[in-house]
Amino acid sequence: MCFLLSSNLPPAAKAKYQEYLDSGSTEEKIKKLEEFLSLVPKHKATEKIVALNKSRLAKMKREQEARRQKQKSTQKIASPFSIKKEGIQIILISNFNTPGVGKTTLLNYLTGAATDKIGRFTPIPEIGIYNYQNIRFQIVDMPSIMEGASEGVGNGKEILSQLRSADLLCICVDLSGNVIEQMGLLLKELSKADIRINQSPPPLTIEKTGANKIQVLYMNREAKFSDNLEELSEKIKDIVNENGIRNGIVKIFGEINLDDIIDVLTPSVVYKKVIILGTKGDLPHTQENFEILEGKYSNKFPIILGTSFHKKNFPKDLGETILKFLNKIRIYTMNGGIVAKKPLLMDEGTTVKETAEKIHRSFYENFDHAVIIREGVRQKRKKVGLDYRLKDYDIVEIHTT
Ligand SMILES: Nc1nc2c(ncn2[C@@H]2O[C@H](COP(=O)(O)OP(=O)(O)O)[C@@H](O)[C@H]2O)c(=O)[nH]1
Ligand SMILES: [Mg+2]
Repeated sequence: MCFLLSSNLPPAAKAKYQEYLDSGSTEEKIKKLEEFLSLVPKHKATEKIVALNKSRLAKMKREQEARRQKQKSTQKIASPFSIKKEGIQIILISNFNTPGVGKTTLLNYLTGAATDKIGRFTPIPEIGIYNYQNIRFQIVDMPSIMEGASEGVGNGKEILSQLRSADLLCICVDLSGNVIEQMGLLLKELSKADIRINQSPPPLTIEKTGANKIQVLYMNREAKFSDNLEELSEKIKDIVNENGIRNGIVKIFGEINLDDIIDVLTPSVVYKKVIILGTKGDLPHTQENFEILEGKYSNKFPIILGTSFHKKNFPKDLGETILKFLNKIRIYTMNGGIVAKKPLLMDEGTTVKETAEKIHRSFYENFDHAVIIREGVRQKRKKVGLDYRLKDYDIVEIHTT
């Protein structure tokens, strides 16, 4: 690789690159290339090498993911780690090196499930339903995560693959232990599994087209954040090209960096909301450790809870906190004057149209108007159209033609 010779990379990085070139399987190649990238210092002179190799990595991961999907669809036996989702799925995770964090105690407290499994090794997931305001939260008590999980250690692949489809991950940390160590391993394994935490997908799309070139379009004012858009476009084209896409349109809607382009090209990247729940707050030094946890992680984790089951110290409004954190609002449908007990959960900012579609397509197709009942406003009852934006606790009656 001539670019390696011409650049002044540290010897360790060069050696790792050679290992990458020499490795056989895709798994091995991915591992070596990731290690190589971690050894390359990040600055202007290495930007291109980093970007090109990240693209390569993304491409290999894409191929790996495609094989995995194919394997999955031909697999006959159901894995005990494969969990059918019901309602809002919350998966409890913890670090294997700190056993007995209190995950099963938490599951039991919220749902009543697995009473006989508290204080015992739980090698496969335990599940229960936590009911809050007629909303069902499926709590999954997952076996703890080992070092190397992302490479398959301790059923790591099966576990991480479940985490990818959860609505919320809850990292359980024993406040009487070393909280930084517990967090460190979990964050490392999640990151290696391409699970991005509490961040939004980058504001860009990449579509393949018929035209024989790659176009980069800056779609709005926010997208024109750099003074050198031309240089940026060239770098983006290189990366997209390196990923085997010869013709396509890259649309940019806000400030982005080159890693964002690679993330969008990597199908294994998922974006997850994650909270931290500290346990055993009744034991010595747990207040100090809770403060350490907050000090180090509150930037990335808006929700860090401290609890004690032995002292019955637990937030009463957990369901509420979770709905807010997931940006969900409750919409109650009304039919013939009767309001449903169980709300529809919609995303904040949802419209009457989206809600009608969610109930049934025919409500949208034959829509005439809707009546909204909103508490606490002067004009409580209101006739509205499809574009009307709904709020938490709105009651909606849809009238069809
Ligand atoms: N001191 C204290 N111990 C707890 C608390 N919650 C759970 N434990 C204990 O921690 C041990 C392990 O709990 P368990 O829920 O099985 O942990 P898991 O391995 O993470 O599922 C049990 O003996 C629990 O009684 C707590 O709030 N305070
Ligand atoms: Mg357990």
